[in-house]
Amino acid sequence: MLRNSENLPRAFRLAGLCVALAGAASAQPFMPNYDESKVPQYTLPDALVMANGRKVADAKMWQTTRRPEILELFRTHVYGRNPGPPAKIKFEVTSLDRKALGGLATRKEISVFFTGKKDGPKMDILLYLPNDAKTRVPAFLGMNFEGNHTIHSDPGISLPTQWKRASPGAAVTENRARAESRGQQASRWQVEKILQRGYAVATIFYGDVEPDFADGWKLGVRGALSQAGTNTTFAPDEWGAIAAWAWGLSRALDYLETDKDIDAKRVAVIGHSRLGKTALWAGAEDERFAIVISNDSGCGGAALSKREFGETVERINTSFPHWFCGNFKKYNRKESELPVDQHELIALVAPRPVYVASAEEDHWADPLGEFLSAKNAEPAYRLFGKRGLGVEERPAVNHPVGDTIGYHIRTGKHDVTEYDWEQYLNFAARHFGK
Ligand code: GTR
Repeated sequence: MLRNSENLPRAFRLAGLCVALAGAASAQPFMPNYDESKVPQYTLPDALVMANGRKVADAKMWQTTRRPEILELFRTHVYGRNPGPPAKIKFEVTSLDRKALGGLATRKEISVFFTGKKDGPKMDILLYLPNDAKTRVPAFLGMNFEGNHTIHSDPGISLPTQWKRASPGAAVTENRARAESRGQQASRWQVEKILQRGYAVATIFYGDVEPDFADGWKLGVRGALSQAGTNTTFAPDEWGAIAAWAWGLSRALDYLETDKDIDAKRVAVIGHSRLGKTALWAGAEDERFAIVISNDSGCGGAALSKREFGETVERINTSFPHWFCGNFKKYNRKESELPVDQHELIALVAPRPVYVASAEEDHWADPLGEFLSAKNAEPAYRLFGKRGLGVEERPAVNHPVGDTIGYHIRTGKHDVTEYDWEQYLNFAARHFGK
């Protein structure tokens, strides 16, 4: 007879201990692992092996069979399924200034009415076009955190009308933005630099598509486009907020395709942090995006979940229960059971160029896990005869590397800096042939 746990095999004792701790741990503060030696043993799913065990033989098989299979896995288990493009979308240019930014740019603002109805859900695109362009220009498109008016101090930018979080210094009254916050996020956008390099910049306040809190969907597209409206109960594989924001980026691209000043075949989608996760998912779902750029996107973005380094699946699902689909919660503390990992999200971008950027002090986002994702996406690129990263080891800080897959880790914190933009502009110039 087994009297005590001493007599049990070690694995059983450990399992029992874990269950006991799991009960207690829910009340404990989360302690992220930042110790490489404590990263669990993990096996990444092979991006080139089908669910039925067959090996992907070539680019055609990837494109027609394996890519759709991986995309479905991410829809079902991670981000959730979006409802597809709306039937009656309408665009309206609401402002136009051909002499913005001292004559450097044309500034346009465009309202996108998702259901074609003016009193229905909408988002507002801010678009700057370089005035010295002779032909259609390529563009960078990304969502912003605080409102279009925060990406530049230009007083002509309209303030957002959607719900906005009140936080210290954010200049918000009754959940609406005030003008004092103009230009607050300008360092993250580098508008003049982008224009001078010959690109347009398009951006949308992410709160236009869905305010970022657990019940925010009731004020955003997920509520507005669901039959039951604010009474909706989402199925476990229906879209979460990240999928909604990504869907919004595709709707912005729908508009850009109609704008004769834009070369819509050369649009790079970009995002930082949660909006970096969003940019990656937008680039996976929508192959019209010609380049995909992830800035410090971390857990649920470029970082490998199975490393459990920094932010974990359980932690992100607890802090932000609305970001991912219901099914993703099944993998709380069960990363090893995830049928995908984030290198396959990057592989979904293949053969299009993708850039993953990390910051040295951004341990929470797991810089090494972001690099390893980029590295493990390479086999998909090789099917197309592309080198991908082309390096074996993570490069030193401030040494950008890569071919079709770009990567850098820069000094400093979780942020988007001028240095990051320099690399993205160089990368885009290389791939867009500018
Ligand atoms: C953090 C979150 C990260 C990242 C970040 C951000 O609180 O844990 O996953 O998305 O927010 O978006 O700034």
